[in-house]
Amino acid sequence: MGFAPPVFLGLGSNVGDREENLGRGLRLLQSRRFEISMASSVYETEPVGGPPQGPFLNMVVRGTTPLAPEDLLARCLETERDLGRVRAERFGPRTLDVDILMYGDRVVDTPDLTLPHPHLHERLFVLVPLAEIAPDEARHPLLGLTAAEMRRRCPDTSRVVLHAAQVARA
Ligand code: GSY
Repeated sequence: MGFAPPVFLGLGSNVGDREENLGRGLRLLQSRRFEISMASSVYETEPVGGPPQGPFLNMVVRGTTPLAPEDLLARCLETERDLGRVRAERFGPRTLDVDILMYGDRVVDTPDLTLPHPHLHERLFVLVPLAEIAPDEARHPLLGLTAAEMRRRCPDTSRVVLHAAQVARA
């Protein structure tokens, strides 16, 4: 086994039992060869973009996987589907959204996958939980900024409020 780089995933839910959706999503990802080493607190966040919709719960997890980025993406989409997500409306409400934020320092730009996530540095609902668990470790390979630096510089002013504090690290 070679070196497995740290992978950061962002999870969000704004339909149904949002906490339950996040929990089920984490368990399914673990069963799909994504080994979680750290989980952020859960934040309630104002929807960014899309039609008027209810508030999200968002969190970020750090983990490792033997899967290549494209295979991990397929597992993330399966997990969304298992939670009953139908991509009916682009940017609309969702039971679960799982985004690959960073896969070590890998840079990928294909029709299906862009790494780092193209909006990572613009979204407070991602940067607050990311900076909570990896302020200095998570460094954007194109911008050269750490999560803490991206958070400080982020012009997003949307509401991000602590919902459930993380008490134990995996
Ligand atoms: O990109 C993930 C889906 N999404 C979210 C989200 O997870 N949280 C908030 N606050 N706004 C969002 N807009 C979209 S699209």
